[in-house]
Amino acid sequence: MKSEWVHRQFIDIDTKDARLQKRAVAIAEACAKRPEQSLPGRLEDWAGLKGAYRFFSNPKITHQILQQPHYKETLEKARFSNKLVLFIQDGSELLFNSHRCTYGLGPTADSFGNGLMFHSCLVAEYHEPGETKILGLSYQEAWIRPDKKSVDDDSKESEIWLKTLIKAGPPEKNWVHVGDRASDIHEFFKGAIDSGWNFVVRARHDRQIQINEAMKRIFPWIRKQPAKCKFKLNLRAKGARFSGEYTVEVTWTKVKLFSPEKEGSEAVGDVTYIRTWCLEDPELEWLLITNLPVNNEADAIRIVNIYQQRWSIEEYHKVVKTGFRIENNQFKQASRILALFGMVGVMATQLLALKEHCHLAPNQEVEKEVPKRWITLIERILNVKLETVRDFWRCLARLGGFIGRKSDGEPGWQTIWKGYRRLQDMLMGADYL
Ligand SMILES: [Mn+2]
Repeated sequence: MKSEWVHRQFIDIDTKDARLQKRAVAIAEACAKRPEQSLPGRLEDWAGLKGAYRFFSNPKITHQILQQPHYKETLEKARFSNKLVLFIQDGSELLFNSHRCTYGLGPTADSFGNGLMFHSCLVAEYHEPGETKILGLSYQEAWIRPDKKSVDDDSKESEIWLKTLIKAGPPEKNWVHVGDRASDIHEFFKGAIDSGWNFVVRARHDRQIQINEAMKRIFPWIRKQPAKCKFKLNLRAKGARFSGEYTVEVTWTKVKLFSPEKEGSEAVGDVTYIRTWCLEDPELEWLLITNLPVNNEADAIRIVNIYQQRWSIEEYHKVVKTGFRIENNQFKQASRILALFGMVGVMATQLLALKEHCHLAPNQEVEKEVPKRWITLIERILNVKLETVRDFWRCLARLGGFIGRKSDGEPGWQTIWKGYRRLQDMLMGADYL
């Protein structure tokens, strides 16, 4: 991770206190060097950073304060982009079940957990025919569920989708929200359409639609429609129920969007429902709702490919969890965990971006992307010659124990982190030579 980048993300945090700003940068730099360690591990070599605990306990240092400069930078990149820009949202949770003595955490999805909930919006440029370039986060919120869940908490957790879009400000024409079934919320669609957002959302509710004067349920109706085209969908989510290449059928229909509950209410807008399914594996089926134009086969296929990019938010949440192992941090107070999470959440975007870059431009010259010292050291240790970004990524994984037989597939995050840490240790060692 480039140190100018780390500096830029944290030097402007809004604390009106230059000392706190400098400390934020120093801590973030230490974390970047040993990201998979718990905080004491990250800081043990940094005698000057004993104030880290004090830093994260300072009431001025919150998750939001630490992330705001990063949001600004991400949104600026999004505004300057001439590609489609995807705002991919999803929720997740962090469990601290081994932290019996952490104060102030709350239940998670299963209601038994001891942890915190969070919701992220990852912003990525869409490159045809189905790749992304990660720009960063436009917003992230982390919160603790109260012990006794009330109706209010449910509505908070459904309002977060629209709130997150509104935080990004008025959308550019090329901005698109992407969300899974949890964002099939009538109020969300209404708000998104009112504020000019495009969206691609997986449908959860079987709404009423109007076809030739008759009201019908969309799901059974669209499932009876013949395919209008087929194409090869490449699902990249490793280890998921569906991964690899599938031949899928596609059909679509334009309808007016009504509330799923209130029959006879007014339509909120015109949308297209797209159904994509796989004949060989009937469990693979997506029903998507979009307000982007769908006028031909190419448009419909593009929408499915856009939805496919949603996996990168899952990937991002994996980096946060496994890469930084935030769940093992030693803090005893939830407020401090939330603050640390603010910093970790920003840094994880860069690691994901580096990996995506290796995927997007694997043959890019390594010297353009990676510091010269790293290259020299890896070449010496592994006795290889690094030419491309991809070579670098594979060698980093090898340092982490990746063997790289054909059957091994892509290296996982934990391996990458081990390799990254070994490289950083060796670089530190090399400083003394
Ligand atoms: Mn989800």
